[in-house]
Amino acid sequence: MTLVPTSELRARFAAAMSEMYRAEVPLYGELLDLVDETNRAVLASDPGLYAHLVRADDLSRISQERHGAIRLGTPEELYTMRRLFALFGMSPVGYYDLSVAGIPVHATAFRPVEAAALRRNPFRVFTSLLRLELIEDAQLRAEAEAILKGRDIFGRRLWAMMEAAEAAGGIAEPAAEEFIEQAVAVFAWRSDARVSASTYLRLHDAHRLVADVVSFEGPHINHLTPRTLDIDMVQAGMPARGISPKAVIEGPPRRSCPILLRQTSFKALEERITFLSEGGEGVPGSHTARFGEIEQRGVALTPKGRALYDRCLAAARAEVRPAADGSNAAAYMSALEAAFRPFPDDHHTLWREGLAYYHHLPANGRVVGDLEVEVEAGNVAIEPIVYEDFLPVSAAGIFQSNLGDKAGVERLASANRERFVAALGVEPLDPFSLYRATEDLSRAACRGDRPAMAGRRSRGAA
Ligand code: OOG
Ligand code: NI
Repeated sequence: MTLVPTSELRARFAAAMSEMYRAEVPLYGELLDLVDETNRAVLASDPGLYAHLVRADDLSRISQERHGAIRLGTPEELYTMRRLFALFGMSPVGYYDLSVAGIPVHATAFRPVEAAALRRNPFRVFTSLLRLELIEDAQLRAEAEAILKGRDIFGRRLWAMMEAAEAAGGIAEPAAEEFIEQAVAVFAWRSDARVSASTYLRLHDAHRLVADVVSFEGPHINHLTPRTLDIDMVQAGMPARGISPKAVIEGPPRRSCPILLRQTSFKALEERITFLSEGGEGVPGSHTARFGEIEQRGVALTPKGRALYDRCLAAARAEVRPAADGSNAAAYMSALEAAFRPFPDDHHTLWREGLAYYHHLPANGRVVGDLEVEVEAGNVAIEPIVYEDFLPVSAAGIFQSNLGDKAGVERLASANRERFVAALGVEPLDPFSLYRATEDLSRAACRGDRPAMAGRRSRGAA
C-alpha cells in the first residue's frame, strides 16, 4: 500500500478548496483572474524579479498559492482540526491574539514548515478560536456554549477516515479522493442556520463574530487569498472588475524590497440564509461573513527586524489612525511611508544588519572562506526567504473591515495563550526558529555540508 505524500494531498486539498470557493463566491474567481493577469504582467516587465524567483525556486508555487481562514467554536474543534490538518502536512505556527483589537478570538496558522513542502504547495489556514469567555452576558454565554456542544463539524465518515489514516501513518489511493472530499465539505457554506432569528440577533449583538461561529453547522471558509507580485496594481484593477477593495492596504508601505506581508480585502457579501423556526419552516434572513483578500509576500524578518517593523508601524498609527470608512486612507498611507523611512530598503543592508533572513547561494560551488566576507565579495548570493506567516495588526484590520463600522474597537481582555495551547494540544511552532533553521541550512550548504541550493533536499515528505 503506497501512501500518498502529504504534500500531494495538501496540493489537491488546496485546489479542491479553491474550486469550491470559486463556485460559492464568484467574485473570488474574478479576483483570481485579475491576480493571474497581474502576476504575468509583472514577471514579463521585471526580468530581475523573474530571475530571483527562479533562483530561490519560488516561481512554480506562486500561481497555486492561497491562504484561507476559518473560525472555530470549541477547544475540541481546534484539537481535532489540528489532527485533520496534520494529515495534509500542516502544523500550527505562531499565536495571534486579536483581543487587543477588540475581536474576541485568538488564532494560529496551520501551514507546511519544511522548505521542500512549502515549495510543493504552501497552503495555509488562519484558524481562530472564539473566546466565549469574553461574552459578558452569562446567560447568552451559556446558551452559545450549549448550541456549540451539539454540533459535529467533521461528521462520522471523516472521523473514521481520520482515525484510520492516523493508525496507518497516512492515506493511500483510492481513499485519498474521498478523504479530500470529506475534508473540503467541512468548510462548505451552509445557508441554513441552526438557530432562530431571535437567537441570531442576540448573538450578533454580543459580537458579529459570535453569530458567525455559533449560528451555523460548520466553520465555513470565509476567504481564500491568492498571492500577487504587485498588490498596488491589483488594488487599482479591482474596481474595473466590479470589486471594491478596502481603502487601506495593511502591513508595510510599498518598497523596492518587500518585507513581510501586505494585504487588502474586499467587503463581505450579504448572503441569504434561513433561520430555524418553531413551526419547522425556515425564516428568511441574511448574514455577512465571506469576503475576498489578496496579499503580497516579502522577506521574513528576524526578531530585530520585526521589532523595527513594529516600531515603524506603531509610529504611523500614532500619527494617523486608519478610519473604518476609509476617509483618511491617503493620510494614513503617507504617514506609513514616512514612518518606514528608517527601515533599510536594500537586501544587502537588511542582511548585513541582521534584519531579515536569506538563503545563501554560492556563485561557483562550495565556499571555504568566511561567509560574511564572501557575500560582500559577491562570491555568495543572497535570496530573500519568503515570510510564510501572518501579522496581528493586519489581521485585526482584515477582520474589522468585514465586521462593519459598528463593531467595537475597544480593547477586550488580555491574551490567554495557555488556554489556546491547551485546546490545541501542542505548543504552536515558533516562526522565527523555522526561518532561522532554513537560513542555517543554506549557510551550511555553502560550506559544503549539504547540497548547495538552500533546502532543496531538506528533510520531510514533499
Ligand atoms: C481572519 C482574518 C485574518 C489574515 O489574512 O490576516 C486574515 C478571519 O477573518 O477569520 O485572514
Ligand atoms: Ni486572510
